[in-house]
Amino acid sequence: MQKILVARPIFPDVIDRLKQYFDVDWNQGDVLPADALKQRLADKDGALSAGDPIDGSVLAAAPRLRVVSNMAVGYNNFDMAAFNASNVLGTNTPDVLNESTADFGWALMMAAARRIAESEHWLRAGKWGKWSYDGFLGGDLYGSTLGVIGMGRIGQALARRARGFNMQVIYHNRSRVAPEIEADLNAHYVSKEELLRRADHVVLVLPYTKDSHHTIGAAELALMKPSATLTNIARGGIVDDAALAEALRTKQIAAAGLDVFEGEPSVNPALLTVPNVVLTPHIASATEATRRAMANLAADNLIAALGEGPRAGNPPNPINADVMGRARQ
Ligand code: 8YV
Repeated sequence: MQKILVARPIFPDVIDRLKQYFDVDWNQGDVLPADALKQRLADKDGALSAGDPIDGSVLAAAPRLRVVSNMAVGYNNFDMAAFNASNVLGTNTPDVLNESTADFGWALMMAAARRIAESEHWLRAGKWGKWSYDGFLGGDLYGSTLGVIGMGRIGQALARRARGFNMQVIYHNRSRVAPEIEADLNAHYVSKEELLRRADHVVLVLPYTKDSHHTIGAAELALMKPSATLTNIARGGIVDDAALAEALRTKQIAAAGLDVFEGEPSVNPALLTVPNVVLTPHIASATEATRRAMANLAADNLIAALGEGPRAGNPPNPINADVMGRARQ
């Protein structure tokens, strides 16, 4: 039997599925530090990770490893140049989380715009004495302009929901999406600068790469309307969190909703001190159904990539399909 490491706690029934094909080493404890990860991978043919950093040094410590299946759509935790150099396959879990993540983007955007977290904290603190005409005034979503940066699968799912709110949709992406998608979403392509100037609500849904590092920093925040909100459901590092905390503190923008952070699970302490930001612990895909679908898809990828199960040799979501069938380097 081939040996695999499941690097994180996941649904036990998915572990049972994997046990039908593999000798499974399951880490049910905390995130494995790099040294422990290397040690546990030393004799493994495959691994299932969820955001664990896998670089050339980890691959070098795992000479038998042929595939790492990420239980996430984003795979910035994989050094793909190292995967390619070693002929190790990476897989991810796209699509199954599109709708849950788009829903959550809206939840954060609405909470930020309508000051839901901020007013709830105030209420819990026992400060609600009387109604006031100007208590927690926020910004409207209905009829406003939505700016989506990153018009991939999740960005499109998010933009599709704007129709019910009668919003104008503008977007920026590395490349324009197909005209029929633009027509379907009633979305208009604009430069990043125009988007930041015009949008009432900016949502970030782009992958993290070295090019998207600090897509939003002090200069970009300065372009936004003082009434605008910024929502990040993409990755930490796409926003300069220190610059954002300052823009929120000085009310350069009205509010923000953040599910991802630079250096998470640590959060920039300055963000914890500003009231006009809604903070959640990277849970945009966290519904029971979606996390189950992600775990099962990650298992499907691993099983197939290691030549087992009904799709043997044909994993559904290869990232670097070119390396399949090549000898491990
Ligand atoms: C994951 C995510 O929960 O899929 C992604 O890219 O950000 C989340 O859905 C997280 O990355 C853990 O793997």
